[in-house]
Amino acid sequence: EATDAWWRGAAIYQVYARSFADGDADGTGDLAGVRSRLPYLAALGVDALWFSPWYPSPMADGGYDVADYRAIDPAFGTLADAEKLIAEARALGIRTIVDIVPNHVSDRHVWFRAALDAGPGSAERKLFHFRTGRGEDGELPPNGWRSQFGGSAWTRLPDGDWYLHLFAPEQPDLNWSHPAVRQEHEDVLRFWFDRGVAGVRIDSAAMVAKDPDLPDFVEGTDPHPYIDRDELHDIYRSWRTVADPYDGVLIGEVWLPDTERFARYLRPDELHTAFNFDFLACPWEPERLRASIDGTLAAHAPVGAPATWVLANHDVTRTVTRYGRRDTGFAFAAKAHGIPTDLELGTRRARAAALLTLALPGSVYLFQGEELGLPEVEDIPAELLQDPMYFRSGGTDPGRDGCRVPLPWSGEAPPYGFGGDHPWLPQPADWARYTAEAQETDPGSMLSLYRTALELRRAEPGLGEGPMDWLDGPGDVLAFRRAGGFACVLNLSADAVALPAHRRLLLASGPLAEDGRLPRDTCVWLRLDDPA
Ligand code: TEU
Repeated sequence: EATDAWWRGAAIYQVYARSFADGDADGTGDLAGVRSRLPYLAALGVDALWFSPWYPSPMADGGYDVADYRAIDPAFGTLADAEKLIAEARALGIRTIVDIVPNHVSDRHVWFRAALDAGPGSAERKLFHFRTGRGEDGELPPNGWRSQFGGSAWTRLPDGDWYLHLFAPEQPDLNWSHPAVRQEHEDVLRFWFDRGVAGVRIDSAAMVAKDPDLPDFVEGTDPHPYIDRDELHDIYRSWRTVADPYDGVLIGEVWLPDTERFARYLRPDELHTAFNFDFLACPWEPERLRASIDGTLAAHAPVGAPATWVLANHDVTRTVTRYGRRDTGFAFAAKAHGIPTDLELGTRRARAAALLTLALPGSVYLFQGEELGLPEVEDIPAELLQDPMYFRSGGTDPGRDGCRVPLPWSGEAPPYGFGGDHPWLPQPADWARYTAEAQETDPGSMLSLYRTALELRRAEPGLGEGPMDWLDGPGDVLAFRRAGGFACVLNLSADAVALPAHRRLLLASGPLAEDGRLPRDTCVWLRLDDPA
């Protein structure tokens, strides 16, 4: 792999198309909307767009229930629109990454329809995990596995068979021991690489393989019956041989707490890169952040893969809200609403976190709206919520809709230029200050910070992949140096601190104190040994 490959230090922007921009004004975002906003994305300065699933889907899980991997959902547009979008983005220097969901399909996928029709014991059912139940009449699920969204991971059909779904019942799990499942996915990868995509994000990548005996899960069992199984590595090695002729990038959603197990997916003949979700659960505390950075870099070093940094995605609480929760140790990645939140504090910390992550070695993922500093929307009326996590938890978990609210582009009131009068989720009445239009001309806005930081990051030879050295030992200030005299300093102490002498200020996440000291929760980019 070329050491200067584009993705090794890229800034990648996640588009959740449903909520990005609505070109046909029907309330749902679409590809026409994205195409109309390509100049915005180019001005933002991102290297690639990762699209959450844009395929035909009944939207039982916001598109992560895919009915056909070779087409575009009619609500989003057509395959021709996608091809135009890929080409237009590329002309602006922006690559496209698609989302592949190998663990499951929609219950409307042709394979699952056929399996339902063909009945118990059929060859069609072998593509999934169908089983008879336990108990006298098979009335108990085959095992005690739980769905990630709550409740049993099994649903029973009228014909008596049960089928496995680690997510919603509308998302039956595929049987990856079946050669046709492997063949189909490799064909789908080629289908999208042939259409010019630069990479693939692999959904729930560590959950795809199952113990064929489907044993009950006993705490502490190794190997786990459905997480991080050895069979996965053979599957992804095979994908790598599909991707390599296209220079395609494989990006794993590998959610594993054990960093050494995580790094196994990044061996040279497996995935190129994988999301590092550590910051989503890391409190805003100096020792924890330092340990997280050191641990991440140490895990990646032996396999030679660059690290990645993630502050947000479509599954977690918006960054400014998460960092604004004084009472929670700032560790909130799980969804919870109604926790006292200080948005001013959260925004200050989110701005500092943005400069921190953009200065660390490796690539960075941004979730749409993060660059606008959007807060979590916590007051969506219950009858409008769509996330299965909300329903399957019996309403105890508010779900993930609060970070998926349609973006505000312009104007003073909903729909804020999103398109159409009735966005699929309602936007707050006080979002006029968050519109791209309002922020574009404000040098102190979150959008201006991201634009400036991304521009500097591109121009700065020491940023992206490469070495970093701490400038000091443990303490409340995180300061490190990159090549070319670049330094990043984040003050996590309660008091303002002095900055190094002989340096030039390149960018600050917030105002410095009058005496030039660095206030708390503020991050700066500096050029050392350059007093100018
Ligand atoms: O998420 C996989 C995953 O690990 C989830 O269980 C995650 O922990 C959960 O959303 C709580 O944050 C991926 C997608 O990112 C998610 O949107 C999908 O719902 C899920 O897969 C099923 O496809």
